Amino acid sequence: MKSRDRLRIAIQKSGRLSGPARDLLERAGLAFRESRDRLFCFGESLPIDLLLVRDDDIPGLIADGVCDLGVVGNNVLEEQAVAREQQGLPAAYAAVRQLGFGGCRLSVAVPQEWEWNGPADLAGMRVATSYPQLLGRWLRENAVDAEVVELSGSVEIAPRLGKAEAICDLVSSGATLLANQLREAAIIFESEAVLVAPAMACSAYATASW
Ligand code: PRT
Ligand code: ZN
Repeated sequence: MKSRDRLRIAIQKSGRLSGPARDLLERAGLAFRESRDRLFCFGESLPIDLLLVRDDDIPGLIADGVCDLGVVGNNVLEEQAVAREQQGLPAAYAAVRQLGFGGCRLSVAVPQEWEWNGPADLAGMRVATSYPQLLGRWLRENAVDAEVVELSGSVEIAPRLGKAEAICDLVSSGATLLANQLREAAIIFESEAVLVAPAMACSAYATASW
């Protein structure tokens, strides 16, 4: 791999994690000069540059060696890690530190009128999600044969549209579920923003004092 003399950090361009990630870097004493396209920011205080991207692209940028560090929700990281594992690819990155913001949970939610007795209730049902790998793993662990319906967004309206009977989506306050007459039935993954690094660099970060 070609070595660079400047470190590159990838963060979300716009969205829930972009503000807190920028604040964190600022508090660490890093200042950046914004470029016109606002995708690449040159580090002015230290040889550390910033790449502003979609959060879903961050694990791949680390895996490919394009960036040295990233800030991303552990939900996105784990979803893509399970996908790599399923394809027989080696782990290319790992979370080196939890960052204390962006807290949420990936939960299965069902119509409010359902009586929920456990994962087996989903047998033969369609479950809509943007996290097919994490949901698939949880269904396998619980030996439940359900159909995973992959949607890229607006998962919460899938039952009303007749696309699925249940959903699996990120929840923080629970207001979205409530507004869609759904209720949280099972938490399948607890998440927050993490600092991600290439797997090979992780032992070095683990021994560093934070
Ligand atoms: O454009 P890009 O791809 O970069 O952004 P995105 O739209 O994929 O991500 P974004 O900005 O919505 O979320 C980024 C990250 O924030 C997620 O990957 C999580 O790690 C974290 N996070 C924390 C959340 C939430 N809380 C959250 N509540 N991400 C999404 N939600 C959504 C959820 O999908 C649902 O629609 O908010 C709704 C539920 O919220 P409540 O409060 O009504 O329960
Ligand atoms: Zn995204």
